[in-house]
Amino acid sequence: MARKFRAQTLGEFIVKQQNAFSYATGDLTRLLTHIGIASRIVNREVNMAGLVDILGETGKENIQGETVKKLDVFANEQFKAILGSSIEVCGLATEEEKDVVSFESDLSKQGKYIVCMDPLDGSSNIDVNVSIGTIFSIYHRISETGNPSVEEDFLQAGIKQVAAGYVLYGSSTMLVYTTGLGVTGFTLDPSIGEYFLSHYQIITPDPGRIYSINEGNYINFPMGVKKYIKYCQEDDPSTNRPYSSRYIGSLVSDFHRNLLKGGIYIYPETTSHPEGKLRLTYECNPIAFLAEQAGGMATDGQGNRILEIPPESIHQRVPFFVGSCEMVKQVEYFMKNNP
Ligand code: AHM
Ligand code: MG
Repeated sequence: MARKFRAQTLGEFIVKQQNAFSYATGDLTRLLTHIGIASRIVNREVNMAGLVDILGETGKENIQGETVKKLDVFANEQFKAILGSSIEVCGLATEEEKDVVSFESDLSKQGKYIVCMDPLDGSSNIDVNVSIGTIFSIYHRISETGNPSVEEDFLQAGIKQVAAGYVLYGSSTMLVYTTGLGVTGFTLDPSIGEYFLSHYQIITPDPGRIYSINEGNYINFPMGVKKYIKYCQEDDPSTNRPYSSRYIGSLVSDFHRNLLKGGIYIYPETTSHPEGKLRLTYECNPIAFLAEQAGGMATDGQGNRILEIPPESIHQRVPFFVGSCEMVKQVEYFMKNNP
């Protein structure tokens, strides 16, 4: 449940949080500010998507003869440009790039942080005006400053995250983030282009009564998930069942709704995605960090905490079970007892 506070901008809030740490240098503050700026540029393009011819395939040309970019490519380039010209970040791993991007300028090489991100998640929803999002995750680099970042910097377990968050481009645009001091949400006032504090110290209701999963894949789900879905649908007023089924198909939007209302999001292993569909480093870890900070939990359905799984590659996939603790524990129970 979120409480409303007096008008406070994202910038003011970040600086206030920084002041809580006497050793803070301001680098993280600047980095979060840069993410906020890039997100507002992406937001502008997302909002204009129906007006300008930006939804075409990469490689097409618009009437000015400029190359038309898909929104996810545009978002990737925007974040890369802003983070690459900042002095806090030495490298970036994104869903759009096969390899990690190491920023080569002398200033970037001094950067203490690396960022993993999905610049525009929910790509199947982009062309149909349904909410999409940006997901980001920030770590201290392991490699020595002054050098280019290396792949190991990006293969740290989620528990090492310094900060994580998402931007939801929805009926309003929100930026939600954590630095390990709870989860805070900001809503963009589009008339002045500023994020304002709107959701302070978000705690997710537990148990919730929403389950979110692509039931079209039902016959390919593990038996434990099938049993859990039936459990969700059973009539039992003492446990508020049946639960409601809600699935947008955009992780950020599905998670955000469940975070505020209480619920569970599941993307299990399926026949077409035997490792799960979602990526550990830039989708699951940041969302898991936020979930835990809001009092929820996130596992792989086999009893393993997402944040403790050591990544082996930047695009590694993992089954993802995230939401209110009681609900995640319940589906874990079904998974364990229906191997
Ligand atoms: P994407 O990164 O290619 O957009 O895929 C990730 C998305 C998530 O946002 C969403 O939860 C999931 O894929 C939906 O998958 P499906 O269409 O298989 O239900
Ligand atoms: Mg994605």
